[in-house]
Amino acid sequence: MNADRSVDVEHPVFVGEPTQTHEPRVHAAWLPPEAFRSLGARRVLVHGEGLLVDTVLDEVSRACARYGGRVWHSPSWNVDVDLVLALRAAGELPNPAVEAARSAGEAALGDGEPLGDEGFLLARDGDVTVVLADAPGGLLYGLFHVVRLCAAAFDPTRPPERHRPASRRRMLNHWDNVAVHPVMGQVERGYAGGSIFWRDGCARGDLARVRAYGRLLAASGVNAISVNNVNVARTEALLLTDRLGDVADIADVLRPYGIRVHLSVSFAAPVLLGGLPTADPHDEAVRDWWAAATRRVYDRIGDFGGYLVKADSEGQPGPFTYGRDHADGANLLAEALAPHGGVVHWRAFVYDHHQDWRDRSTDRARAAYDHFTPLDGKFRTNVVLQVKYGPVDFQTREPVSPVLAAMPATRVALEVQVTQEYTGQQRHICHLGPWWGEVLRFAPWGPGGRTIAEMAVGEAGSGGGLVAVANTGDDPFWTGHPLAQANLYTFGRLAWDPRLDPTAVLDEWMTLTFPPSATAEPELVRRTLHEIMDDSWRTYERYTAPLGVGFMVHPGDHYGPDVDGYEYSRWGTYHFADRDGVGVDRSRASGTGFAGQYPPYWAQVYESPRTCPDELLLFFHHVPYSHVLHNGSTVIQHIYDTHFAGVEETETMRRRWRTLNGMIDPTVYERVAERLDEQVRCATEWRDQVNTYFFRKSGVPDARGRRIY
Ligand code: GCV
Repeated sequence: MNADRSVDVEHPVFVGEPTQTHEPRVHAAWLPPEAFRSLGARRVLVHGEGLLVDTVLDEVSRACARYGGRVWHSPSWNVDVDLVLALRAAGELPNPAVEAARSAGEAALGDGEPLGDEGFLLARDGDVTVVLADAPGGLLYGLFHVVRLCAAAFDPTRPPERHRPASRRRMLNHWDNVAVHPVMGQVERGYAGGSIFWRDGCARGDLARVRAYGRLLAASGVNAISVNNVNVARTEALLLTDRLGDVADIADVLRPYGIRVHLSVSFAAPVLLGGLPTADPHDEAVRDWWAAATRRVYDRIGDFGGYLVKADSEGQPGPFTYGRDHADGANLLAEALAPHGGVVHWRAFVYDHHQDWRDRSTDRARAAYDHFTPLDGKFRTNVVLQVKYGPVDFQTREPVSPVLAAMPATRVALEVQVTQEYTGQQRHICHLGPWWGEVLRFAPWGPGGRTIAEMAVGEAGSGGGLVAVANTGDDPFWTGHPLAQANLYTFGRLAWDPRLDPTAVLDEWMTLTFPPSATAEPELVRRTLHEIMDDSWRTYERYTAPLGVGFMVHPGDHYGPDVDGYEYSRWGTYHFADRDGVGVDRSRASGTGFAGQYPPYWAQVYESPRTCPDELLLFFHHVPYSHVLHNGSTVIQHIYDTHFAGVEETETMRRRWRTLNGMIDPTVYERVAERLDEQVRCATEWRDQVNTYFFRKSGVPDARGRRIY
């Protein structure tokens, strides 16, 4: 064991570099120094060794230096402390109080169940709070739990608790390009400035920012990150070989926060980079090439996470070129990664993007199921099939993808989109937690059955977990809209535990981001933020595309309304509005048959407009404007009412936000205020275009005589 590294406030132990979150230039998000006040005012003993324990020590030391506490590093056993963060395996536990807390905690929790690499136990004994873990990762997550709890972590009556992440991997995908893409820019579907990793064809080199990002992610629960776009162009393909050093540099700064790096790779890499004539997964030379390339990656980055692949999709190369299926493709890469413990995330987002709008028999919503379910059971165990939450494409409302329930012999991950491509692009407030909560609670076999959350987690965490497309960039607020930080935080927390209540998570985020001790009128601020954010996804839904029909967005940039923007395009996203009605018939009886991809309970519910839930009616059925919804309104009147209501709600949001002027940081206030003006403007445009379109199509006036153009 090391010599005593007792630390006092004058001489804190800094194991890492100071991060930029302490500089005014970059917003501290959910880790402002003030969030550490409760911890930092205490006497803390950190017991154990290892890179991540050093991170814990560094965090605690900085907090104590700021708020007057003290830190000791083991083996300083005979000190009076308020908090002990200890590795159970690090020899004898520091003192009798810790030992007692451990026994009390374990007894109360019923056993000495293993905590795994990332789990921890929190228990009290007398005046001491003890966090115990079996591995350094657990201690790091335990530390951030204490930060989240603030003073409650030191409540003498707090019962013992055990925490373990539901899934081993909790992953963010960055759609960042190394070279600026002529259409998509530096970050595809990025609404928060440039990339924190890449700029104009090169690595940015500003690793302090990346490190600060890792810290934020660790505090939310994320532990894996892919650093380049799933659309892999030539420059990005080189990250696997010639530019691997750039990836290794990122891995080095994220490692102290327990985050592993993954790479999006091109399926055609053996041709593009290796000069082979083919990328056929059955070709021996191709397999050797992947094995050798992967070995070189692990020689450089020992804890490399694995590959992410978008194949045969929207122009990306894939196994179809060689007459092979996606199990052949995924297994090729999985075989190369297996000896090193790596994993392939293989995306199920495969569909025909050259569809003819005249062809009513092809349905994009069916594609992933049709391609992938015949392959169930054929994937290697280190393949995770990554499935978007809905069958089409990250719309504000879609039914949950039937693929998630249809592949019991495959590890399936749920993919959500934190970047708000179709949900207001971080110019609109649209808190997505409630939407993800609905998806996670969906029970594909019917009410009371297993949920999507349970399937993603799998038996004892063996499922694919949750993956999200990141919403971060080099914007000073990280996410463009300061309140969009809540979506990123919520994703991390739900990935850690998909059973969490998204509104409670939002509350947690508020407490960290706007710490009550540093906020005038904290209760008023909290209440107002809840009023603005809690229902903001439904507000967004009200003023955009109605009743689940989706895709009435402006083509290309996907921002703002364009009702017929995709109606005659090749992308397979149509609404079929005519003078009599609107919606897509996806029933088995008369439509594309998509409804039949669900297990019997939902297949039956979705099959008929009589039973289909209102919010998905137009996704599954083409109905007359006079069709009466379960809520008693006609379709046309519902369209008018929701669009008027949605705009009024954005005006109310703006009014409420203005009441916070002077109570919160002025730069945050101004940025949000400015974006709310844009949200109201854009929502008004949505309302007027959608209402006018349907009024002109149907000729049915608004029953309440409001202005339609
Ligand atoms: C990365 C949608 C987006 C594309 C994105 C694609 C995907 O189609 O518009 O920008 O490409 O999804 O998920 O691969």
